[in-house]
Amino acid sequence: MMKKKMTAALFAAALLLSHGAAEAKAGASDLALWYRQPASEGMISALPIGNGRIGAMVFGGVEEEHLQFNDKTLWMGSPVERGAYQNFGDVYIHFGNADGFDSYTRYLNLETAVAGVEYKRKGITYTREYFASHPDEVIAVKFSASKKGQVSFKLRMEDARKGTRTVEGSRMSIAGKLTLLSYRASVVVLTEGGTCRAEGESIVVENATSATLLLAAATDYDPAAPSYLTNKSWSDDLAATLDKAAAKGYAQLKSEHVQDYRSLFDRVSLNIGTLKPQLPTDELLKTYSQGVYNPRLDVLFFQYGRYLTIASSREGLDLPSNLQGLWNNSNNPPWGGDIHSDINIQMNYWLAEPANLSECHMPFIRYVYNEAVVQPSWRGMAAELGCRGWALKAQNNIFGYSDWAWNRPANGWYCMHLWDKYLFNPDEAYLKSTAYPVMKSACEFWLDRLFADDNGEWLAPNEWSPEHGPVENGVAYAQQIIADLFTGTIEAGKILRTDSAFIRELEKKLSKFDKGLHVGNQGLLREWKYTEEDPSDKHRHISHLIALHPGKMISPLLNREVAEAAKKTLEARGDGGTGWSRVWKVAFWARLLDGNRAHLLLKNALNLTADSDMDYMNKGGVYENLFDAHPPFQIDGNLGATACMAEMLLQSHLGEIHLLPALPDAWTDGEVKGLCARGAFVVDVQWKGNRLLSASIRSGQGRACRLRTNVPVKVSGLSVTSEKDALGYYITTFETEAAKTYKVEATGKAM
Ligand code: FUC
Repeated sequence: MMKKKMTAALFAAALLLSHGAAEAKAGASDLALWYRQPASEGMISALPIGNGRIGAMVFGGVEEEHLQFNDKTLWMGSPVERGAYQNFGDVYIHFGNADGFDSYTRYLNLETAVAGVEYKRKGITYTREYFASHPDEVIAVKFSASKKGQVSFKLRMEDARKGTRTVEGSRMSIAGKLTLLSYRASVVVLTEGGTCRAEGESIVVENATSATLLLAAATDYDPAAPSYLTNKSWSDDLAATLDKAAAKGYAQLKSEHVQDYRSLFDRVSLNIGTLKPQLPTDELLKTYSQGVYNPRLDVLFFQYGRYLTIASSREGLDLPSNLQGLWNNSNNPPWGGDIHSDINIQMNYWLAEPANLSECHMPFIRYVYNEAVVQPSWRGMAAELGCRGWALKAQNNIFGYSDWAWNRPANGWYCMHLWDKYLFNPDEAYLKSTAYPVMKSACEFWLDRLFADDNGEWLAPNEWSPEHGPVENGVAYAQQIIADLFTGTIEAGKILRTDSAFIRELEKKLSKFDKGLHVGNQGLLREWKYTEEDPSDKHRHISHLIALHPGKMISPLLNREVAEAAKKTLEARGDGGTGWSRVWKVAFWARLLDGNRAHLLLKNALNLTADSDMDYMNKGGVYENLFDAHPPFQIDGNLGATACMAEMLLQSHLGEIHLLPALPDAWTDGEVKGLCARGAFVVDVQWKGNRLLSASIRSGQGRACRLRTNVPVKVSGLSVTSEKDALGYYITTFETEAAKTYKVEATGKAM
């Protein structure tokens, strides 16, 4: 208690002294989360770093540093038992007496994926840096001081499950066994000057000028092995990883890490209007939540989703980010920290293609492939229902175990991702080897399960609308998804030209298929075929709008009546909800081409909260570390928000590139660079006074380009003109050559 009070007083004093220095430091990057105090609570104020598999939450305490760390594969459970995602453990670095420090800053630089702490004490500047390296598979931390011999600490590593601990010289390891998996983590300390030795269960560093800590962690998980266990010498490999990283040294590790990270992160930039002065992120959030709009936060949130994706989902490990990405400090996390199939895992990956992180989509794509084709569980579940193909339930662990409610249409929803990956970057080899077999198998499931009603229309029997209302035949959620699945599979089959009889069968079914797009008595879109909507219903899931987003059958550009019903549905459900629900509504409004309403929802999603008690109704927002609050913390809202903001700037789901489809008034002037559009296009767009100025469109594969804009445009070097369509938009169509960039400029007045 005493210590807490002291600390608070110290920070108050430090605050008074430190503003200038803190701003200068954080100002080094416009894209940094930063604070004037250490984190107080792991999941809501510590800062996340990650390399796609291992990661840590950095607290930044002055007296004691705390790194709580994870490995995405560390799960209790097995193919026959749900289990839960686990906390791996903690590293504590105790520095001792911290009286009288000032000029404290803690930051996470999104441009480099390096976190840091800096403060002064007795005329000495102490700096720390933290990153998780993908190329070298270690978490690296460096403690330095501006004066020789000033780095001294005592380090200990705690296993979150009480496995065994070994300490030898400057190296410490923990190891143990879970239901199925074994795990091990090791830390090594390298010093410049001073001494480093084992002392009991700790490593003690004295009078060094700097010290580097390297942490490696692993389990014996292998998602494609029949037993889910690797036959590689994973534990020896871990020791070798650490040796190799130690031999490289901190500077080299850092430069390779930054290079690796930037190769993904730098592909997209977003600038929105005039940025207001820098504020620490918690203060920025607070004023923003109080109604002082600052576009800086929108940009930070957009790029944070990309950062978190790169940090939690990298090619090489066929396992998607879970409900918390990979950051979790509990052995009993909310919903087991699982792979939830009725919105959450999909939302995690909505951004991957449009936000130019296609490689980061692969862990999810490969996971679906493994579970649907290689492993037996999901096919076994379909067989239980007397069907070919594969099917799953809502809650899923990493061993193919699937339970709680049936969520059969999830197979089609997952297939949207495999198909979309192809649409964004057409590659027939991928389509043939990965996407098509999974899509075909999902179709087979439905061909065996559908039945014809009295009108001869095909319906899915006994389906739910996720977590809501009655179980009925022909529920909109299932019908819309299956229609999307059949449509995509027909197109895929035609591209591959190998399966014509099967494709004809799908076409026949689809021609007499209820697509789940019905307007009910209240003018709302029908969620159920037989049960009328309740207009006062505020449920967070709006699964019957899946055809609006991420699906593509509902659009004001296609069918005004149905789009109007979708709008009424959204009005009725309201602008609140859980974190992810608010974010989904951003996408819905963007697809309804209403930028201001989408932006309102984004602002609602950015509501600052400290509440981590479970709530299903209307407490969504973000914590001071910008983690999305369901509450509690759930990463879908973070990753989804980036995708939904991209939808406000560019849409390409209707076979055309729609520039600035839902630009809000608040984003008056701006520029986005590097967004991807279906057809292998990469697009930059500039606008001013809420009006398109110019765009540049790089054609990856030389496909034809059809542009939709609300101003007429010219394309440099081509003699094409924009034609007005029935809705007043301008349509401009031109052929492209692969690897060429086309400069588009607005000419006349906006519609
Ligand atoms: C779904 C949602 C909940 C929560 C959970 C992890 O079940 O209905 O709101 O996000 O997933």
